[in-house]
Amino acid sequence: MSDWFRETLHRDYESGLRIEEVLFEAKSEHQHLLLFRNATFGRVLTLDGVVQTTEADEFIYHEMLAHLPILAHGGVERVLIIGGGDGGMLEEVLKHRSVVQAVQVEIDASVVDFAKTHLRAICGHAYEDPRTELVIADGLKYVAETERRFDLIIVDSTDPIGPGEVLFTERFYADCKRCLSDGGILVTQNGVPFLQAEELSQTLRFFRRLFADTACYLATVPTYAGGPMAFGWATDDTSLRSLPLETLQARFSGAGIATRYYTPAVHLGAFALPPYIAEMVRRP
Ligand code: AG3
Repeated sequence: MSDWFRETLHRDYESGLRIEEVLFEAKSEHQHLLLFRNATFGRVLTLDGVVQTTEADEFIYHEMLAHLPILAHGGVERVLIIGGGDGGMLEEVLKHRSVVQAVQVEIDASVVDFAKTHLRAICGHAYEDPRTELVIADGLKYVAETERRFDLIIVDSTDPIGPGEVLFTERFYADCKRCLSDGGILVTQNGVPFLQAEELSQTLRFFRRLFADTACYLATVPTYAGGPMAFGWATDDTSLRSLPLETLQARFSGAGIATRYYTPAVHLGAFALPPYIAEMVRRP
C-alpha cells in the first residue's frame, strides 16, 4: 500500500500523484502547504490540495510566463511578479541581463521561507539576487497603491479559490494596467481551459475592456492535468504579437539563456488556438 495525493480541484475530474515521502506539511495563516516527493516528478508543492509546481515540470510554466513576454517586449527592465512564492518565476526572470529590478509581491511569507529551505532546485538563489525586491503583501492592494511602473507584470497565482480569487477580478486587472509603463505587458495564469472554461472567458472579457491587444497562449504542463494550460496576454502595444520569428530569434540568442521548453518557434506557435479554446476566448 502506498499513499497517494489526490487533487480534487475540478468537480468531475480527479488526478493523483504517488507520495514517496512527505517532506513538509504546514498550515499557514493563508493556506495549507504540503511538500512531498514523487519518483517521476521530484519534489511536489501543493497549496490547499492543488499542485502548484514540481521539480520535474516547473520549467514549462515558468519559461512560458517569463521568457515569452520578455522577448516579445524586447526592452524589459522592471518586472512585477504577483504571487509565485516558490521563486521559480523570479529565477527565470532574473536570467535576463536587461532586467534591472524584479519586485515580487507574495501574500504568504511562509511559502517564500519554505522555498528557500526546500525548493532550491526551483528558486535557485533568486531571492538573494540584488535586483530582487520581495514584498509580503496582498497583490490586489499593492497594484492599487504603488506609484511604480513596470514593463512586465506576471500574475503567477493559484486558481481563483481562496487567496488567489481577487487576482481574477476586473478591478485587479485595471490596477495592473495602471502600473504598466508604455508598451508594457500583463501575463496571467488562467487554468486548464478544458476544465476551467469560465476562468479563461472571464479574464479575456475583462482584458478586452481594458487593453488594445488581448490573447491567450498555451503550454502543456503534465501536472496541471486536463489538457493544455492557458496564459492570458494583455498590452496596449498591438505590434508585440506580430513580431517575425527572426526578431525573436535574435533577441533569444542575444539573451544567451538555455531553455527546455521555450524557443521562438514555440513562442509563435503557442498563440495558435484550437477552435474549442478560441471560442472560450471570444465569449461575450
Ligand atoms: N500556480 C498555478 C497553479 C495552477 C494549477 N491549476 C490547475 N491545475 N488548474 C503555479 C505556481 C508556480 N510558481
